[in-house]
Amino acid sequence: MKLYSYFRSSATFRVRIALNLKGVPYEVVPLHLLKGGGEQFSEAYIQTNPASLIPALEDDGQVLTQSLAIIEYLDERYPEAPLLPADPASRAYVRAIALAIACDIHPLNNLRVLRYLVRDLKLPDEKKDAWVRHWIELGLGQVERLVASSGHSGRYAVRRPGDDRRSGDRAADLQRQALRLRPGQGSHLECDHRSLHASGCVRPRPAVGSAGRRIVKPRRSTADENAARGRAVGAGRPA
Ligand SMILES: N[C@@H](CCC(=O)N[C@@H](CS)C(=O)NCC(=O)O)C(=O)O
Repeated sequence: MKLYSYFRSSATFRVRIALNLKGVPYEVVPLHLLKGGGEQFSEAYIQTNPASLIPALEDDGQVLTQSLAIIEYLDERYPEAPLLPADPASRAYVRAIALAIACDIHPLNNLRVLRYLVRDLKLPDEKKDAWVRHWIELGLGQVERLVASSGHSGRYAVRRPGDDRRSGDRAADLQRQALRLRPGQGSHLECDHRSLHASGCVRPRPAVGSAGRRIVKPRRSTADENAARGRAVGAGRPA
């Protein structure tokens, strides 16, 4: 199984997370979205995904695209450790969160959209940054409210057996996710909101949990991210 990936791509993160939760072995084929105008536009990759977007997953001679479609495929192909809860209302809730991120928030901040704003519509960088910040803050705020009011949440956005944390605490976890990286590391176009924090496009706000606690700064990246990053950066990307 081959996953076409860029280490900072949030859409590819979704698929990597699903593959790792399932414990399915896969090979990363790194593509650099910025280098040389973007390796997603190479003739070779267009043969794989005519949309010139990542992720794409190759399995048994089939190429799958669209992160959520790939994740559903993985869940159906490897039903052990299911990614969706059992009851229909909880499943609809999980899908609503996934769609809010993948269809409402992410497309507005994707690399090609930001490029169009800057190169074609001549938006100055600070306005482009304001655009990114606006849609991410609005979108994540709505997700937080959905999670907090859902009745489905526990330690994470979805309650699991034995998980007794209150939903307000878990909404705070989401906020922490949104504040992962420090600002001030230079400005460049990225599609991943964590990268946008890193580039200063999105300024972290002081975060306060439901009980008025200040939220502890989260780790910058998980072991999986680092592993994926190591593979993507270290394995020699195509020219
Ligand atoms: N809806 C697609 C979005 C895929 C997507 O936009 N991927 C970004 C990386 S996060 C990309 O390839 N961008 C390249 C570009 O904008 O040129 C999915 O969920 O897979």
